[in-house]
Amino acid sequence: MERAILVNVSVTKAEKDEAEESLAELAGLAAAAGAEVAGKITQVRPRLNPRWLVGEGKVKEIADEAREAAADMVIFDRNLNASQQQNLEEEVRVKVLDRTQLILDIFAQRARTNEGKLQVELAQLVYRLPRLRGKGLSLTQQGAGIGTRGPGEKKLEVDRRRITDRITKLKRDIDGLEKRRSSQRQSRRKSPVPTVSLVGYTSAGKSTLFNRLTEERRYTSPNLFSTLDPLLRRVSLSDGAFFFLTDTVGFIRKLPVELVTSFRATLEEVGEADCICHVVDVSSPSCEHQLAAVETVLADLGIADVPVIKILNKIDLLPEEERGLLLSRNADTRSRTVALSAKSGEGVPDLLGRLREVLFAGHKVYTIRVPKETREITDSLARRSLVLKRRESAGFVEFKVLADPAGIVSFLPYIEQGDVPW
Ligand SMILES: Nc1nc2c(ncn2[C@@H]2O[C@H](COP(=O)(O)OP(=O)(O)OP(=O)(O)O)[C@@H](O)[C@H]2O)c(=O)[nH]1
Ligand SMILES: [Mg+2]
Repeated sequence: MERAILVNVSVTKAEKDEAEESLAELAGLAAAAGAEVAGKITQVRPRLNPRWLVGEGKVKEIADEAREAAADMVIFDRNLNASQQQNLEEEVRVKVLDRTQLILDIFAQRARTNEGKLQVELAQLVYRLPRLRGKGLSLTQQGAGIGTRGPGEKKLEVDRRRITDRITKLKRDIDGLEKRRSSQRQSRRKSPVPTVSLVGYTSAGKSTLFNRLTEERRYTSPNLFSTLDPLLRRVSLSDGAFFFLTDTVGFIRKLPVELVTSFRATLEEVGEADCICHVVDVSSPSCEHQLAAVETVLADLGIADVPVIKILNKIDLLPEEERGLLLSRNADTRSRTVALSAKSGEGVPDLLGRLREVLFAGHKVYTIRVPKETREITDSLARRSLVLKRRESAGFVEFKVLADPAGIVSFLPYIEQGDVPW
């Protein structure tokens, strides 16, 4: 296991206030990348030193600590440019990385699907291109392991020109895949089945909740960024209504802009959902910051008009009293906030009730009876309503549907009056 020294440099008051949380999170990222934390160093400065970010004395301290702790690398909690990285490596004599490189490395290790791999490679190349001139340790063969992994690695040996070509090709390939996904999305949009997207900070519990709602077995783990690939599944409500649910990649503060760009298409799908479930880990001391970071990314993506349900997850980890208080608030069905535990299932029925409200407000259940052999009618019915049940009887087909009254006026002649037993 590689050993890492973590360094946080704060300038503004806000940065200073967040330094500890941010460093704890960097430790989580280091662990997710497969490193062991061998030490943490912080410095508050009135401004950044352009050569090393930190001051000269601090560089020596980092070098000493790296030697004493037998560290393999130093990871900075803020981004370094090429020459800073090189200057630092000259002084500390081990590989130096920044937060973005660490995150890109995790993504490179985790990407499974073809599209995910292309997106990560693109993000890595875009990040590395402007840094190619400063050939520090981490960019040459001497550097191995974290920060050097990923599909883009071998290609760094070749010149800038070929990297630019590769970036162009990657963009084209990703575009092609995105077009295909977009047309699938189009046809889904024509269907009356609504879509719900789970979004949230990394490790908030999105996949755990996804699994609970869909009875899937997606990979979940205490590690940050366990999910990179979106997945879509059907979820049924107790009255037979149903919707599609998607699980998405987690967010993080200081999310590398290279990744936002590469994963933009994936995230844009979120904007086309009928409802967004924003999963928040209420047991985390950084809960507020995480919530704000996710809201910032959503706003950056221009997602503003999709209804959001805020999910206060992991209430099982809260003290009994606090848990009870949050759960009691679930009784207010007009509220767009639901407390639950994806792990124990407590509060999950409240979420389903809330989704029923948001997705199918104003919808009603109808029984529609059409003569057999009238395909156009049944096809058009399926495009305008959620077919809950279907049965045949003497020359007729009966459908139990959930529909917006305005959407099915053309079926008026076929609607059965009164309570039809099913
Ligand atoms: N105690 C408790 N743990 C939970 C709950 N929900 C999720 N977890 C744990 O939190 C960790 C992260 O859960 P995931 O479902 O992988 O989180 P995620 O949001 O999908 O994370 P990424 O895919 O990495 O963005 C796992 O160890 C889960 O077991 C909960 O309600 N209670
Ligand atoms: Mg996940």
